[in-house]
Amino acid sequence: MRAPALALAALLVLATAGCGDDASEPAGAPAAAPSSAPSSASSSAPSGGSSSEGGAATADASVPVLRASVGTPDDPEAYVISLVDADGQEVTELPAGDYVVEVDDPATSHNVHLEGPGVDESTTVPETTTTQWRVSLQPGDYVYRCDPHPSMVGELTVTDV
Ligand SMILES: [Cu+2]
Repeated sequence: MRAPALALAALLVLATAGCGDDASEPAGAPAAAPSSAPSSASSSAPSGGSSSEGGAATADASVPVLRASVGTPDDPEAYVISLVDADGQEVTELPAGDYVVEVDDPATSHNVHLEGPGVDESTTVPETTTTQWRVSLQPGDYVYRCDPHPSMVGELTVTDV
């Protein structure tokens, strides 16, 4: 008799903790909820559970990820710039839409600069940075480059969908 009440109380605690503290406990809450929650509990509170967890998870899952980086794993100052998809394949053509660009600039002599229709994002040359850009790519030609080094450049064509 007490089990359902305890389960609901636990869910409320998890939901409350998740909303106020989602940055510090993203792994704990989603892992605990499905194993401890019977199907009746999930149907009684679908909006609370899905919205508190879904915000970050669905945003990442539904928007394709690109990775822009300079240097190589062995030498962050190597004169290399790359733009790859989630599978590590070089990207030269993409359909228009929203993307998350995960940017890795471990170099003090290079930067990453993505420029094209509606987009002008860059890291700074001296600072080493790991960041994310949420971009809305439109049909047209984009260029990603390292500003001080003209040889470090790549082109991306975005096509109509
Ligand atoms: Cu450079």
